[in-house]
Amino acid sequence: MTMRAPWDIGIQPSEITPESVWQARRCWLQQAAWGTLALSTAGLARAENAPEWPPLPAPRGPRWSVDEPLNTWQEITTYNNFYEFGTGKSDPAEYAGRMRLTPWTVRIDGAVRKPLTLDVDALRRLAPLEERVYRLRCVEAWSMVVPWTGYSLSSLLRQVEPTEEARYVVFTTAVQLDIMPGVADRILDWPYVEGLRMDEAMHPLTLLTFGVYGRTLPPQNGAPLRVVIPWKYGFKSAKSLVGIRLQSEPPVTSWMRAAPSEYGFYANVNPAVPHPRWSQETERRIGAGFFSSRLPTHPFNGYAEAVAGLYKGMDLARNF
Ligand SMILES: Nc1nc2c(c(=O)[nH]1)N[C@H]1C(S)=C(S)[C@@H](COP(=O)(O)O)O[C@H]1N2
Ligand SMILES: [Mo]
Repeated sequence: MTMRAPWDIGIQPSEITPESVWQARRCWLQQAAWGTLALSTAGLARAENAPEWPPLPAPRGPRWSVDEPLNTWQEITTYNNFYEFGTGKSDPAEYAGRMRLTPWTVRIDGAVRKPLTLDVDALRRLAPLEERVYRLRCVEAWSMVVPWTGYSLSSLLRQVEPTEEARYVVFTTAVQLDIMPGVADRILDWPYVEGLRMDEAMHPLTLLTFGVYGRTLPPQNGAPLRVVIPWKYGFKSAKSLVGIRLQSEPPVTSWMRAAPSEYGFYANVNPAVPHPRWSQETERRIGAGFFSSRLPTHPFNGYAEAVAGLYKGMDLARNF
């Protein structure tokens, strides 16, 4: 049996867009997994379906990426949680396109010596962008593997010079009442508020994210910028940020306010601590197919080596 990778079937490097490489690699991995014969050009042809979304090229970062088959652009952009636009998985793809993305500024203030208000271009240019492939594990026990583009949030936080009072970071996200059906329905208390302890926010894994799959974020994934914290349940990764505030007290987040016994402040992925209504021991990988078995969920979503030290001495069942 011969197995040829997409990079040796005679395609000029100049013809390979980032997305065609990803799609081809994914296709190749799938074929390898299924033990089928040589690669056809079908995977590369899928680049023709590449979305008309502005490119945001960035090199793959030297650290932190996981080596697992990527979810497709289609999966990542049509199966979303973004409750401002409704609770259905397809609601964000259907409605978030109405979001007004310009002008857009983010205010970074609170316990800092140099508060800042920056527009998206200025924020994007603040540190070198890189691509990182992260696992995303939703509290609802499904998961994806996503190639994000951004830089460590710590690069931004260092610029504002946190004071000694800065022990927590609070993320506030956009409210555009007229175009967000979920906000009018009062599903949660808006704006959507999330937060991190300062050391979590400063951890290099915490990514200030501007893109996915080498393109700027589509609205349903949190355009124009969001945060991604891969060792925590997905709801911590707040979309469409408008404010980042440093303060001495932990915030009451939207999910804690809605159901304090179900959604804790830490929300570290933890198979040993069930959600009150379901187990967190396993997860369904989106796109894996109906007949594939569920995957085991790992402590800290597989990032324990990098982050477990942040929680030394803490009772993680109590601080869930
Ligand atoms: N503003 C806002 N951010 C949000 C949410 C939301 O409803 N509103 N949902 C969260 C949840 S539950 C998950 S799992 C992730 C999903 O991100 P994705 O749609 O890009 O995969 O976004 C998180 N960020
Ligand atoms: Mo989630």
